[in-house]
Amino acid sequence: MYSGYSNFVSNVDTAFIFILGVSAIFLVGITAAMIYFIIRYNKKRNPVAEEIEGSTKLEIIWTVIPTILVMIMFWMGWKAYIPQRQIPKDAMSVKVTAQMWSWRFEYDNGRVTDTLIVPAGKNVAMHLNALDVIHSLYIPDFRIKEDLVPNRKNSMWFNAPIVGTYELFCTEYCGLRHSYMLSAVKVLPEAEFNAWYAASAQPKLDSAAAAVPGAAGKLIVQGKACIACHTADGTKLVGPSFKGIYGHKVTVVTDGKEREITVDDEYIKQSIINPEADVVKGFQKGQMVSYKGQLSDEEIAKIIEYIKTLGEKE
Ligand code: HEC
Ligand SMILES: [Cu+2]
Repeated sequence: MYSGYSNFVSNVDTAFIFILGVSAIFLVGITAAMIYFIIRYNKKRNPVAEEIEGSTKLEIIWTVIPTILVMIMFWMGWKAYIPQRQIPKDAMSVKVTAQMWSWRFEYDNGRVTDTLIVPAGKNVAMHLNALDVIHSLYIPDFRIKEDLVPNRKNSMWFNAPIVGTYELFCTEYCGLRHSYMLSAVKVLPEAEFNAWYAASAQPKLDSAAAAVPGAAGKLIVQGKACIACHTADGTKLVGPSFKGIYGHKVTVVTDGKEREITVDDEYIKQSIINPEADVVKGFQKGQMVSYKGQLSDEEIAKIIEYIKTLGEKE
């Protein structure tokens, strides 16, 4: 309670403690009254039951007091909620993209991460987007949570004054590997953040690493979170492994009919742009979303080159 990990903690916790306190008082009070009545009005002590006509005074009391209490709860909740809706103009902005099953945080300078990294004591606004289904971004220590809905622009913001690492996760059950959407917020001292931010905007390969065939494609496959569903080692996840598929025959379902095809450049490209067209037998249609417009032809070519390097099936 009152950890001060974000600017919203004190208002949210005050509302929470108030509601908890009122509930506790009522729990004890009602239980005590019940026990008292059981003893006081049992058959031995009170053999003849009396009819009671009602009491206007009592009814007014038990209507007015709870109404006041509930209005106070509403007021406290409102006071905690409204500032969360009002994103300050000077806030630094981060684009958050959720998809089954990963987070992507994109900064104004093009830097992309899977962990949210922010400067301490600065206003940070997050613009939320989901590519497939509804996800929800939750940072419990900051007392903030907001849904990411496909085709809808939601936003949230916070100011985290205390340097540290905090949990961040998806709190909307979004399928098989929902639990993998566990990440973190790293709050850095401002100078450290600035240094990180200024460092190369994209992970770049040095020339030696870039010379390894497929290295660039591997980075894309990691960066676009294909690896949430596809492995390079033959393990089946949500989708087939990339290992050894190139040049081999695969049975796909096209318009409800099975056919056998050989995996080549064109097929891989189609699988990425239009995954619904040929669905690999044994896998579900609709799991993989189209990456049309998200990957350039050049990037797709690099992915193909990478898949080619993954060799033979054992
Ligand atoms: C949410 C899970 C998921 C993600 C993320 C995903 N895929 Fe897929 N992918 C699948 C599934 C399921 C299939 C099999 C069904 C089908 O063909 O549509 C598949 C099929 C494929 C195939 C055909 C494989 C074969 O053995 O014939 C390729 C190639 C492919 N995906 C590439 C990619 C690339 C590249 C990315 C990232 C840009 C990606 N996928 C992201 C789930 C996913
Ligand atoms: Cu999710």
